[in-house]
Amino acid sequence: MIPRRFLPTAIAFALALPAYGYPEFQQFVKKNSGRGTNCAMCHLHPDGPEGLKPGQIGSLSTEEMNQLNQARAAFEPGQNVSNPILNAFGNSIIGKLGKTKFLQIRMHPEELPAALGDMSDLDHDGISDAQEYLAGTHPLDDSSGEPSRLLLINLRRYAFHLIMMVVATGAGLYGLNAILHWFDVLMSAARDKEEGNG
Ligand SMILES: [Ca+2]
Repeated sequence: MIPRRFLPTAIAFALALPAYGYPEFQQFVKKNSGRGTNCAMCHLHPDGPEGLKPGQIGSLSTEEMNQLNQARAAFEPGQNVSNPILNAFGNSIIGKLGKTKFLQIRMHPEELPAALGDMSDLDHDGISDAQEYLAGTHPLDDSSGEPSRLLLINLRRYAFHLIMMVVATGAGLYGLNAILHWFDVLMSAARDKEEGNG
């Protein structure tokens, strides 16, 4: 018999037992993108939720276990989910879809991008979370993205700076030319005067 004071922890632990990552998503991403990916796309720890390391279930405090169970009970969509074993992308998926829909989609991981939509871009690199999932790049790392897309996005983002740089360089060159020209005119005027005097 478990002493009464340990009951909440024991219940929380028992509820936490069927805790597996969902490798279907990872397998789909690998196949679809050709990029190797690990559990860290959605979980805090790259090895997934099982274990004793930071971000894994075995390392959670009682309070975090309660958070975990609350997050697991977020069946309806549109909730603010804060699961201590998930990263911001993992939490945003459960928050947006709800656990029920998420578990349905698990059998069709190719449907996740459509379910997420293209509105969310958690790392603000210009590529939506859903597109990063498809491309096997990290939705929380703004230096991780399809290289050609990142380049285009950055060119667009920094277009103003690039134009200003060209203008400034041009103006600098023009300014220098103008000064040299002015100096030239001055010198030849002085020469003419000297010749006139001589
Ligand atoms: Ca992004």
